[in-house]
Order: sequence, then C-alpha cells, then structure tokens
Amino acid sequence: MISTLQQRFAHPDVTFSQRDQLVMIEIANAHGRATLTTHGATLLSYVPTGGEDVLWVSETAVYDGTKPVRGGVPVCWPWFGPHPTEPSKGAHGVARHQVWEVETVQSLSRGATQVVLSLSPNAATRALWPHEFKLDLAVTLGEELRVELTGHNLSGEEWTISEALHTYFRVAEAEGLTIRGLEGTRYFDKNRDFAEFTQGEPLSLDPPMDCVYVDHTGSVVIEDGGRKIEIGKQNSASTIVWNPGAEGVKAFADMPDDQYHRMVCVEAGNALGNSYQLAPGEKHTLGMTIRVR
Ligand code: TA6
Repeated sequence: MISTLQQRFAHPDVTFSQRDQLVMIEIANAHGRATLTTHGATLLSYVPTGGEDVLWVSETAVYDGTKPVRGGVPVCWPWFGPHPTEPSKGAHGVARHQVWEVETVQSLSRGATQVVLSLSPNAATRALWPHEFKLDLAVTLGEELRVELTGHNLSGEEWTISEALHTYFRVAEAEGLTIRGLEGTRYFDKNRDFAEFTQGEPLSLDPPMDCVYVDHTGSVVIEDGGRKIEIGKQNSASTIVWNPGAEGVKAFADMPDDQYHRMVCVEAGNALGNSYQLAPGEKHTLGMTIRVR
C-alpha cells in the first residue's frame, strides 16, 4: 500500500508512511514541512522553515481510523455543526470520517509542492448524504500554506451546504490570547443559546468559547506571544472560534484536560446564514491560507 503510493506518486518532496491504521503524507521543501493523512484528508502539521508547528494535534488522538484525528484541519462538509434536520446523522458532515484517495502530487511555481486528495460517494456517505458528489482537498506548501476544499455537485438536485476547515492552532496559552480581525463583526454564541452579539475590541480569548462570526470575509491574526499567525480566507463568509475551556474539555475522550490551554480553533467556513446553494453541475471552493510572521 505505502510502497504502491510512493511509486505511483513519486516526488522528491513527498513521503508516504503508515501510522497505526492511517496513511500519512509528508511534504518537505525549502518552505517547510506539512503532514496530512488520507483519513478525512486532515492536515496534521505545518512547520514553516525555521519555525514551530502552527497546528495542534491532541496527544491522545487516535490513528486507528475509528474516528477523526483530534486536531489539525478536519474537513466539515456538507454540513457544519449538527445536521440541520436530522441530528442523529452526527456533527460536521461525512467528509472527515472517510478515507480519501490521493489524486495528484506536483510541483508548482516558486518552489511550492501540492498534494490533492479526493473523495467520491461510497456506502457510508450515501447512508448519510444520498447524493453524487466529488470533493477535492488541495494542500499547497509554498511561501504560505494553502488549503482548498472544492465541492462539486454531480447530482440532479440543488443542495444547501455549510462547511468549515476546522483548524486547531497550537498556541502557548489560550487564556487571554489576542485574536484580531473580527472587530465589528456579528456573531452567534453557541454557549448562550446562539444569542447574537457584535465583537467590539479585538478578541481576548476567555475559554470556553464557541462562536460563529457571520458575514466575515477578512483575515484574522492570532497573536501568540512573539509570533503572529495570519489566516486568510477565500470564499468563506463565516469564521468560527472555539475553545472548550476547563469544564468542556472533560467531555472529549481524545483531549487531555489541560490541553485546552494549548489550542484554539479558528475556522474558515460558511455556516448558519452563510450556508449557500450549490446547483447541479456547480463547484465551490472554500480556501484558507496560513502565514506566520
Ligand atoms: O467548531 C466548533 C464545534 O462545532 C464545537 O461546537 C465543538 O463541538 C467542536 O466543533 C468539536 O466538534 P467534534 O464533533 O469534532 O467533537
């Protein structure tokens, strides 16, 4: 399996390996290092050259394929949060539970390397989402890290899509962390029955927090001590900020109790009123870029 992938997608910057039940793909070039797994097409690590990992992955994450790896950039599609009408279908859609195919590995301009994974319907996705689709996730390691999720409607019906690149950032301390770029934006607070507020000052994180900022297309900057993590968004009208806090974290079997200090999710997405219609034959690409200064 690993040797077949290595032969088929031979590229000097890309190495395939196995971790427990999961296929891991490491990209390494002059710009840094990135690791993803075909399980859920989840990006798990991004280390810019000379820097530290930008992404957080739980020390107790599982790699046996029974559930998504806790951390990195899980792909939430075709719904974000609980299913809109049938909560028993689970949170955050079908894509993060499936094993994706490697589609292409290639060099791009300016020394960038790109890996594209894809997902087509199978029995498990059809049971929850009975539609024909194709999903692509492109990870490009260049001067910045780019993640692009493209959904293609191959069915005869129009869909309503909500989605997110549910990114877990690694930070030195979440309590009091400054997050800029959300000022003046309306948000809905899940921890307060989705009551609506408007962000005034730059956000000073006070866990727990679980908020969907709407009609927000601009970039966001996490100020993590001396480093600034700049998150750009493409075709994303919602930004989600989540940290479970000291009590909430206890509900997560794959997250040690003290680890909420080390992470914050800042997610590029389209959720709540920013869900959109995707007509038969249409494609939509949701993108996120990460740059560290
Ligand atoms: O994006 C925030 C959120 O939807 C939270 O409400 C929280 O439940 C989190 O995602 C994790 O969800 P998961 O299904 O991965 O446990």
